Amino acid sequence: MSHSTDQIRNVAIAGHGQTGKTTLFEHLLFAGGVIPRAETLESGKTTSDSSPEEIDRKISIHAAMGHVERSGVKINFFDTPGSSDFSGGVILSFRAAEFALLMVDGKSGVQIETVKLWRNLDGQGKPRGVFITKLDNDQADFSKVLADIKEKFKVDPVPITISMGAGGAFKGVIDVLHEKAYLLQGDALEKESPIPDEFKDALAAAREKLIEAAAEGDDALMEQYIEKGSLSPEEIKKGLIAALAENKYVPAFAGAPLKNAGVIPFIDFVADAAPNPKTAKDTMLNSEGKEQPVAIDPGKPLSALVIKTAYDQFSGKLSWIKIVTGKLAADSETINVTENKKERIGKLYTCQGKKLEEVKELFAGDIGIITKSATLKTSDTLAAADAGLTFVPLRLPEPVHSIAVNATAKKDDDKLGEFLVRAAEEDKTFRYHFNGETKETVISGMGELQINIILDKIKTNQKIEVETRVPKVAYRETITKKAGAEYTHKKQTGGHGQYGKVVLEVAPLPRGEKYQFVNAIFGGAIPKNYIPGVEKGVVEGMAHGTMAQYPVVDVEVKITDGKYHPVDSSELSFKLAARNAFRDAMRQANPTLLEPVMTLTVFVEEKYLGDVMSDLSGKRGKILGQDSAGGIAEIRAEVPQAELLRYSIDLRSITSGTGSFNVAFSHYAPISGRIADDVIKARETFKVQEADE
Ligand SMILES: Nc1nc2c(ncn2[C@@H]2O[C@H](COP(=O)(O)OP(=O)(O)O)[C@@H](O)[C@H]2O)c(=O)[nH]1
Ligand SMILES: [Mg+2]
Repeated sequence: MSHSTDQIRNVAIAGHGQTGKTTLFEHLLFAGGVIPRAETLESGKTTSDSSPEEIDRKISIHAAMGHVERSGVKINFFDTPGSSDFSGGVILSFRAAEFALLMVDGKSGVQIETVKLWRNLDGQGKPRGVFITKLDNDQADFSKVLADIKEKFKVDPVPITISMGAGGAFKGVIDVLHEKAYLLQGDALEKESPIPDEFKDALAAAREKLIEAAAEGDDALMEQYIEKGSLSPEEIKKGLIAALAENKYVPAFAGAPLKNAGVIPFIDFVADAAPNPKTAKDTMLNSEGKEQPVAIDPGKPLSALVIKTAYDQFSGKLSWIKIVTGKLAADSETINVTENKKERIGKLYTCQGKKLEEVKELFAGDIGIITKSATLKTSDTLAAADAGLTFVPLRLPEPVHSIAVNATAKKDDDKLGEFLVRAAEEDKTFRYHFNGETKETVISGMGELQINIILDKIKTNQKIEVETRVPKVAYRETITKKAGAEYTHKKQTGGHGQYGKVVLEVAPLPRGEKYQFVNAIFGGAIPKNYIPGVEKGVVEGMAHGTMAQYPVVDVEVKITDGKYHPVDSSELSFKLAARNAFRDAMRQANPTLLEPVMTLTVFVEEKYLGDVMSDLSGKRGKILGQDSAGGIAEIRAEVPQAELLRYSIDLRSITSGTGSFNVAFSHYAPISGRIADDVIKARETFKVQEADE
């Protein structure tokens, strides 16, 4: 069945690992009548953790989608992974959903990944709620976690449901909005019941707060509230809808989804008051690359964004799409604007986990699946016609962990290549590239866990044996003072000889300027037609420096003089002369090695700050700055890349797996002493292969 835009809600469930996201998702489907019973995580049979790697590891790795119906409203839910290794699944879900729900453990309170997700949502101004969960656990405390949220995020969440007791005395929740109690019923769904006397005061207080939040919805409601001191149920609902769409308050929910507690009133709230897609916007780029907002609007021609690509054993390629404007019909002609190609749509689907359900059409705001698409890739724009507009691609973080990999048997090279292409398409945070300089295929991602899962698939599913190594660092060489040299290439072999003499000077350039070639020849000492040969020789000389055969950068090379022979000179002779002259000059110009330095940003709980700092100083890091908010410290530093090749592993052991980081290339910096000696030594067996010797 298809739903109109007004009858669609999209919710991304996110939060720190192990906070019960997958369990909530499962119980949402159970409460919505989609599945006959809720499976436990331990059984490996949940709807959302359905891939072999998820069942194996008992954690969510991919984003999963499912939906329930409530009062004619279709609610699409995304279950997302909690580990920052799989943040790709969170990014696409946040893009597609108008409302995010952050799960917070009722005992542990706000944990580090949740803080990062909160900041991400702040960056997008996206409406969000918090679900305080596992209240059936000993030491769980709804009010304490609310206070923790208030302290860490500087917002005062508005309880939509409140907890009746906690731990062993947990009885269920009260729906503050609808003034109903829901009592636990063992394994069955929670049941509506009269409000127990002991919680009536708590309800009254929560109700007061909720009405205040609703009054913020618009000015007329606020006036009404100030005048009368209250609002009608209809006004409350209207106010809550408006205030949440504008991200003016954060609704809070209580529950223990594993025991079916707090699930039904949460669904009711989403159906009643979560943002209607029409209140949200996406962003497109025009042909000049300028951003422009696009409202989610069924009244316009079709435009849709591909948010995910997956490959399913039975259905083949699956393209998840969010319809932003208009509607998409099965059996229709569309255009992949990004690829500038026609895309014929066959069947259309929605899904419950990996189970597909056919639909005839999808309206703006909805999310569905196209199978076996010919041209679609993640982030592509699908439209009725090419209007010169494409959606802003998913904003993905830079990889932080890399490993060099090659097939043990040469014959598997192509198969490995094909697998990597597909893996990178399925998970946009996973990348691979061939580094021509170090002659390595390097695979990169958001962490060791993500990379290990890819390696497992290569070995187990693809049956390709591979070797892995820590990737090599791309060092550079440069000079630190001016010098000059001359070289005469002369050979007499039989008839025709070879002759060319080049005199040149080298001088250091500022860091990052790479290379400049200056022809300062006067009076035709080297004829013009040989100058390209001279420059080729210089460029070849710079490809492998004299210290450790690394490329030479930031050097000006000035050709000042030379000599030619009317018969024996050739481009080749001048090239060889220039190459050797350059090397001789470089040796005298006080050469030095350069190493890549990265900008590193680390996020850790404050208690680990000291350990992280001392580890960074042991890694030759330079601390640039440090901030703290909500118990989470953010450290910015410059650290040589050579020290960071295994940082995701180091940081995990320092912070018991709670820390995370970003890295980006910053600049090249000179190295000397023992560090440089080690680099040179490691390169001793490196052989340069050059033509024309
Ligand atoms: N006691 C209790 N345990 C829960 C509840 N929800 C989830 N869990 C358990 O917490 C663990 C992690 O749950 P999961 O749904 O995988 O968390 P996720 O990593 O956030 O998806 C599992 O062992 C669940 O059984 C709950 O409401 N109460
Ligand atoms: Mg999960």
